[in-house]
Amino acid sequence: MVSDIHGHPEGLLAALREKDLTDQDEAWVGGDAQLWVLGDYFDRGPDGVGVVDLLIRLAVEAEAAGGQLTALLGNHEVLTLGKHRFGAITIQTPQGERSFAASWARNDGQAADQKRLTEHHLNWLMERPGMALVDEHLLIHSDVDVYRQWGSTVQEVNDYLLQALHTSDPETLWSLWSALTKRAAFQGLDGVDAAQGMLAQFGGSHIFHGHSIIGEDEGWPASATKGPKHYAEDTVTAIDGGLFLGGPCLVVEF
Ligand SMILES: [Mn+2]
Repeated sequence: MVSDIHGHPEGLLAALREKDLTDQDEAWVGGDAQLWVLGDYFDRGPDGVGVVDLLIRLAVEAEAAGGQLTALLGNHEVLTLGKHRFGAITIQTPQGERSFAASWARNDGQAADQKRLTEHHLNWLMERPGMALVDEHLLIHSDVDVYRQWGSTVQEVNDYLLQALHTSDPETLWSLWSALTKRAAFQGLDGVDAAQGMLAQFGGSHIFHGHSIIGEDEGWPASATKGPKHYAEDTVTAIDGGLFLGGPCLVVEF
């Protein structure tokens, strides 16, 4: 699994090549391997659309080879949709008036990505699942437990997200963006309980997430990160190495 590509398709390709999942022609050579991508394809780096195009192509090639590539929803996919659909429309939030356009600009949204979005990209974005349970592994983008409010099973959460991502109501999409942008629910004194609550509700014995850059949490530069971070009494693993900050694009095996 891999996460938080943030507009750097070349970084993802280099990491996949190192694991023999793609070759020097950028083609899938992973055979029947399963690759899970934990969200955040857009913003901060220049080529979010390039990341999505790459994921769509590799998913087709992987499937043809008997493998699988599944890309989950990150908060930046919600932001990309929100900016496209609602732009500078004023949204009333518990924190006051907000707009996707302002948030998008503050989060290093890339004008070139908005310009290049096609119906095909938009439909793909709206179909992203938010969670997956793979054997005993619960996969999510953000280290938050708000997922528990969206359904009592993985399927219910993904059904809710499918609906919410198609909404014509800016406040509904904003609440999704806002919820998935929070972080650190599995850290600190209540972190283990929060992780156990997620696992009790959705199943599995271990959570994997992206979204929170390991080096930022640990107080070291992203480039100093060498591998994923296991924490919360070893029930949670963070895998975002901070690619856009010069950190590694971690490809983590179960
Ligand atoms: Mn994120």
